[in-house]
Amino acid sequence: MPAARRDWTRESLAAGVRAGDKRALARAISLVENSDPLSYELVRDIYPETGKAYAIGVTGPPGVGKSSLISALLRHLRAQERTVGVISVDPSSPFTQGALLGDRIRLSDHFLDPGVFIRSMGTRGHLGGLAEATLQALLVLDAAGKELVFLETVGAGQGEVEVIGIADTIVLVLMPGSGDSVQALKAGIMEIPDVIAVNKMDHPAATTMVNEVRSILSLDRDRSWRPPIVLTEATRGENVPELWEKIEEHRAHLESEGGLEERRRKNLAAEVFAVASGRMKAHLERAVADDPELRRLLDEVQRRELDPLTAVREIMERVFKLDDATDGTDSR
Ligand SMILES: Nc1nc2c(ncn2[C@@H]2O[C@H](COP(=O)(O)OP(=O)(O)OP(=O)(O)O)[C@@H](O)[C@H]2O)c(=O)[nH]1
Ligand SMILES: [Mg+2]
Repeated sequence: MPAARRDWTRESLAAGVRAGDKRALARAISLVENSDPLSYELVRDIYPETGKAYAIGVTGPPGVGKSSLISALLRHLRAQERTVGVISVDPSSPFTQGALLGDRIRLSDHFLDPGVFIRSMGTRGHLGGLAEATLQALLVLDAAGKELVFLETVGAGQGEVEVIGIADTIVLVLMPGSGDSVQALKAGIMEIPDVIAVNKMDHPAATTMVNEVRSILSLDRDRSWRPPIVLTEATRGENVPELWEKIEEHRAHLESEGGLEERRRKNLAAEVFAVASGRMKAHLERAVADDPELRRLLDEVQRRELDPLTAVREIMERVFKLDDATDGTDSR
């Protein structure tokens, strides 16, 4: 495939991304997925032009209809001629080729539409983890001029919400039978999303699920934004315009109170710190593994010849050249 293998330079790739060229976008996201140094350079080049796209995170347990809902939303949005990008993030890749295939089928109506770019993304060897890869991919689609970008991730634990934590609006999709997620919401394990879709409303237990979710949300009265719950049927497009309306209302709510800037500031700061901490940790683990002297320290701790915090102090000095970091007083 000579076209697919075409050699992109930093300049041609950035130009292709800016022009919204599908091959350039596909290439750029593959580079992001593989932590290729060229992807870092690309994002550095395009970053000043980003911040225009509105990012919508779509999360929820397996099989609730996230991809079907996104596909239905795409139909609605394309009728309004809005340009859209979709990144389906699959944390369990490479073991779920099936899910990726499912996404392709669900979203296949839109593959030929020049106003839409859709991509499933795993993390084959991505050094910085899914959250970092997702952010980079979002920035690429943002620079390509997509007005709206959907980030789909499966799961409903905190980990998955972190993957799409960069999103401006987070939609949680549930269906009758998503009891575990409702429990996670109730126990505060999962952060309250901005909009909740209870999909598969054709199922008889759908209204019961809505009532359960509503009673949990009613416990939390202090929010300036009360997450709306929308019953949907993705396969028939039922209530999909209503779901979109709620997403737009959340956006308007954020924008009216200066909350969008605030949220983005927080999201980006969290992202930068998360990536930096991830790298520090990887660096530390490598250093300890490669340095017999450091491993000796750990043995001494085990033999009770050295106390744990003294070992920490020595490790910090040796690996990060930090003095006095053991008590945490200098780390704010
Ligand atoms: N009855 C019914 N089936 C639906 C509805 N929405 C989606 N489905 C079906 O549910 C199955 C899963 O849909 P997907 O859209 O792939 O769900 P998903 O949440 O993206 O799945 P993963 O990405 O694999 O977690 C498919 O067979 C859909 O046809 C709905 O509203 N009603
Ligand atoms: Mg899906």
